[in-house]
Amino acid sequence: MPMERTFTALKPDAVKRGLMGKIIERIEDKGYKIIGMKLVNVSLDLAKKHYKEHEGKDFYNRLIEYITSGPVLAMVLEGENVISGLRHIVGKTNPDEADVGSIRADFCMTKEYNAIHASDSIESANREIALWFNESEICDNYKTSLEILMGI
Ligand code: 3AN
Repeated sequence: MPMERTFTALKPDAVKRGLMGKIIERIEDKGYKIIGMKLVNVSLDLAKKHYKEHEGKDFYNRLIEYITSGPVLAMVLEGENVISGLRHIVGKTNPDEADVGSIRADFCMTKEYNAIHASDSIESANREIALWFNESEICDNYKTSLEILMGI
């Protein structure tokens, strides 16, 4: 399985509800390595760039308004197959359809306030990491205990 990087962000509802610790715990428990992390007050420009694929959709304005309404915890993660693996842990967009045990099923009620974003492909991950983080903000100069155990 390929070693990958992905972008994830805990949205304003997760930050304001005090869910950051619980969600980060799931990410760390899985074994994914956090190599970038910062709280961001998202500018209109960044919000529009991040959600450019949704421009024109009926929920677009509310989406932009929401993501700029409070701090977002932006992260870069590294791990084997982390892009699809994290999407699995996150669950489907609509929390009613998300698997029990996923973040969205366990913590969310609506698809508008669904706590977390996770890149959906290698292309999106590369684009979003570059959009949200500078090279100097990536801390990949350490090994997790799992990496040491696996000899990687
Ligand atoms: P996901 O975050 O599951 O990859 P996307 O990329 O399709 O979902 O949508 C981005 C965000 O837009 C979602 N996380 C959600 O907050 C919002 N969204 C998506 N579809 C809808 C919808 N039908 N109504 C309201 N908000 C939506």
